[in-house]
Amino acid sequence: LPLWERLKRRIVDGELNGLRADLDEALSQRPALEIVNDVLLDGMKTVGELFGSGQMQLPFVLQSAEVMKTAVAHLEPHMDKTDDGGKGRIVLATVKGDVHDIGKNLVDIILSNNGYEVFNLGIKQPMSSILDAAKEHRADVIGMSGLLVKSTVIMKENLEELNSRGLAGRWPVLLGGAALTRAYVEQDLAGLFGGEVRYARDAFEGLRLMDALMA
Ligand code: B1M
Repeated sequence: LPLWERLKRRIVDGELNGLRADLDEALSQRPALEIVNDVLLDGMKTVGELFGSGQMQLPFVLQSAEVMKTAVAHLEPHMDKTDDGGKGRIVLATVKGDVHDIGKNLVDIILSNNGYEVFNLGIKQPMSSILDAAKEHRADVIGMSGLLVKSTVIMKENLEELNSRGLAGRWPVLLGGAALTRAYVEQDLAGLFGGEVRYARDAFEGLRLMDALMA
């Protein structure tokens, strides 16, 4: 198989053997971020489709996720970075009940490499922990990720909690994850939330929104 097809296959098949050599070859031809976006994410998309249609079982999805993580970790040192970490601070978490973190961690990498200080709390984070961290780290923005349909409801509840605690105006909230839609966030959630809530389709939109919020 040609290199790009082979790399994608490694994600889909959850195959670690030979991954690093292929990534090094890829790095000699294209920037690290492009490899993630155009090749590896395409592989994860296929995994999602196969799993969704019952053609792939969960343990294999997990293997693919591990290969994806290894690949991103291998590429990360090759990504462009700005030295300045002082553009702003964001607390980032996958919401309660949700273990998906590949997208959140990509957002972390993109924001960290572009001048933001990111406090990445990990997965399955209840709102109370997110709030504690936002206070402790004097965050400028709260970022929540979630991929399950259930997580879109949790996000709504989290915003309602900010409302009821009188904290809605304190932090703008950035939301992302495959189960969200722009309309749900910008119409439904924005309509009920007393503060500012924004939707990021991908990590780059997350960066653009952070830049806009911190301007
Ligand atoms: Co799960 N899973 N999974 N899974 N999984 C999905 C989400 C699913 C759509 C698959 C499917 O059915 N086709 C489906 C959800 C269905 C639904 O809710 N309607 C699903 C399911 C059902 C489940 C389980 C319930 C399965 C089970 O146990 N029976 C279970 C849930 C466990 C739980 O959370 N409690 C489960 C478990 C897993 C694994 C552990 C095996 C693994 C996750 C490993 C890990 O993350 N460490 C996994 C995976 C890998 C997937 C799919 C295949 C791929 C997700 C992924 O990493 N994509 C996924 C299918 C899909 O999404 N289509 C699926 C790549 C990643 C880069 O994309 O996270 O969307 P994403 O991030 C993007 C943007 O969304 C955005 O930027 C990123 C890229 O630029 N973004 C943000 C994300 N967060 C952001 C935050 C921001 C800004 C942008 O600011 C704050």
